[in-house]
Amino acid sequence: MTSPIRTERHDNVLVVISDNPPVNALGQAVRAGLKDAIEEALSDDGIEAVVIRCDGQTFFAGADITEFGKPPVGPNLPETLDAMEASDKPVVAAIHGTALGGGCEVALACHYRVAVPSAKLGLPEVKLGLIPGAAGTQRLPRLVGAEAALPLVVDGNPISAKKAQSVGLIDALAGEDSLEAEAIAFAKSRIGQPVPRASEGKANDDGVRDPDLFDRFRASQARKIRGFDAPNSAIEAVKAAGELSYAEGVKKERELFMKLMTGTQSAAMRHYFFAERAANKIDDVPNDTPLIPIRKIGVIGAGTMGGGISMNFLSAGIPVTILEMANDALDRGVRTVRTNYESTAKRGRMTAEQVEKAMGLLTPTLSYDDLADCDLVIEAVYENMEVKKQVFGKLDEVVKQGAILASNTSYLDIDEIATATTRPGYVVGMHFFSPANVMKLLEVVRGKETRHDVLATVMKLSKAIGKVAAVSGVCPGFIGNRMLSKRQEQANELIMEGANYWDVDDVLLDFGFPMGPFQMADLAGIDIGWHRDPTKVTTIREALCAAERFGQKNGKGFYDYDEARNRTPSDEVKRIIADFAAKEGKERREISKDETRERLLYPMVNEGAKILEEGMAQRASDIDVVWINGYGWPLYTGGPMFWADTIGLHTVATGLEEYGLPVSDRLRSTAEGDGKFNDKP
Ligand code: 3H9
Repeated sequence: MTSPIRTERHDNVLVVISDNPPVNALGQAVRAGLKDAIEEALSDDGIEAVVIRCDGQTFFAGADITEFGKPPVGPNLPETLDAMEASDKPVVAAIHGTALGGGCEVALACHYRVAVPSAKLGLPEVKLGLIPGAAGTQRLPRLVGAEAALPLVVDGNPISAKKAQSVGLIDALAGEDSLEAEAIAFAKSRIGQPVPRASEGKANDDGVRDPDLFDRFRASQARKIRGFDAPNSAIEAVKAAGELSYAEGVKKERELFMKLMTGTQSAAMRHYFFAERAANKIDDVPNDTPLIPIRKIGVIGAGTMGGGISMNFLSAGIPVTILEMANDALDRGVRTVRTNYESTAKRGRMTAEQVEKAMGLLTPTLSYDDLADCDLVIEAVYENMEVKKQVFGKLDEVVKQGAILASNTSYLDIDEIATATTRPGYVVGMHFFSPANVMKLLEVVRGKETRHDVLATVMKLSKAIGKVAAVSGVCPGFIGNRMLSKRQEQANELIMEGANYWDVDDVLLDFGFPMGPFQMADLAGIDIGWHRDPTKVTTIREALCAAERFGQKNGKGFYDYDEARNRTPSDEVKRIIADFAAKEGKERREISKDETRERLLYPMVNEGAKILEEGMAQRASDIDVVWINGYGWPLYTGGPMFWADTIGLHTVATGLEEYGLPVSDRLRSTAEGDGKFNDKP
């Protein structure tokens, strides 16, 4: 087998080149090749400096994640990097693309780093439930200080080459087209000088001068890192760099790394990494399916949803024509889009110029004729089949042939909507989640006639606007809301049987959801869809509305809210629920937290199994992607199907039986065969 590493001599400089598509992951062959190349350089008197660079789209994007969990084959990355750093001939990293994780650690082990301005550097291991494991947590703080190192290691977000230069992570910037030549020149200029080694850098002065730095940083991240193990280990490792010798610090890093690597959180997050990428692929739609060019979008409805949907495309530089029925609604919609952009700008995440550029791409209209030349029209009107059909009938008349007609419906039958057109092959569901400009998930609903090029185009487009897409077949509520309804059924049933509604919320909060169903109801508004007749009370929600408990908007819903929106359980609501239960003859009892959690979550897993059985999801991991990105299922458990695999499908099936709840054929047969929904839990 040919090595992915080759070397080229440029006078007295050895250029070491990796060619390991797609992302130059540091698999065994790459590590071995790098180690050999360094030995070649050291043993050759004609070589006085080394440059390491990569072919293809990027510098090393990290360790090869597919090797994790398999028996290790040497050389490992730490020893490869130690050999590199130990060289007394200068070694220069020439960086383009993304130097991530182990790739950034390669750069840190080099004596110098030269990068093109478009390059990004980062240590995203926390996103895989890990911390850097090749001395990144020890070399980085010694090079740039603890304060600059902490966000890189703990948030895992990459930084630009310019920012990297400002903190001392990059020594020089090179032209986009002259990286190799400039890196060679840089290396030559350092020949004969003592090499700077990050591992020999002074302990992080700032962390020593200001020991509270770490606690302050941890407190500032508390909300974001709740429930995750890796960020705390990352803080501990960076702190250790200031307190321990380099060798001891590396030992500490290894201990923390190994503990995370063998834990369930990292397994879950690695599962998610591949799940997200798999979800973008549709089994029977070939990769090379020709795409429909999307140059202009139409959005019908300028309400919260339509406005949010539009912003995705405007922010990506794609013009949007937004349609409403009346001028005031249209003006209001456009104003809201502007206000949203302006508040993003106020938070420093956009410039005033970018706001104007995005707004300049938005064309408001009251006329369907203005949608004629759109390549994709997304309907976001009232959830009513007749209304949707009217809209699609109209679109079919005015919009050019070959354009995609999408509905943002969250539960209606896409196939029925498509019958209102003469081109059902071009009809597809694009279910955005509110707020549509923020939430990552896009449920792409595939009708029975939806064409391959339509699907391929929508999947590609979703990536371009920063969404994570997953495909669902046509069924009520699709993947996400269909499973949610099972959880909601149980939540309602539990409070009738005697569970406190705040305990139901807290159980989900403890599990890692950002909020529970009753908090959610208060946030969304209890009166959504209310008939507004306080004398007609047939549900708990109607009883709350009759008592003018509309949710957070008027300071009382299921909970009472203070000025700061802190929630307190309400005696009035407790009474309303007890009265309802009595009316229905429900016997009330104390319900444990375990029962509450299991009754909320197991039926969701069961519904997920039915969704798989019916072919409504292509794979179990797509369901995980939907729930993590659209409904706040905690990432560190890997999503409902992976979580079920982790706790055991037998446990789920017997639990459901014990509670007298249905068990689907797929769940039963997979459990009985000792199988798992996901192949590699
Ligand atoms: C680490 O480094 C630990 C060390 O500290 C310690 C070691 C001791 N390995 O995302 P894309 C595949 S942990 C294996 O669609 P993009 C990916 O699955 C690692 N495979 O492209 C996909 O395959 P497929 C720290 C990988 O252009 C294909 O490459 N590093 C890896 O949108 C294309 O990927 C990270 O966490 C990998 N490391 O984005 C970086 N990376 O075509 C993870 C990618 O079969 N990677 N693949 O679906 C990324 O963030 C993005 O892939 C990147 C490119 C930004 C590089």
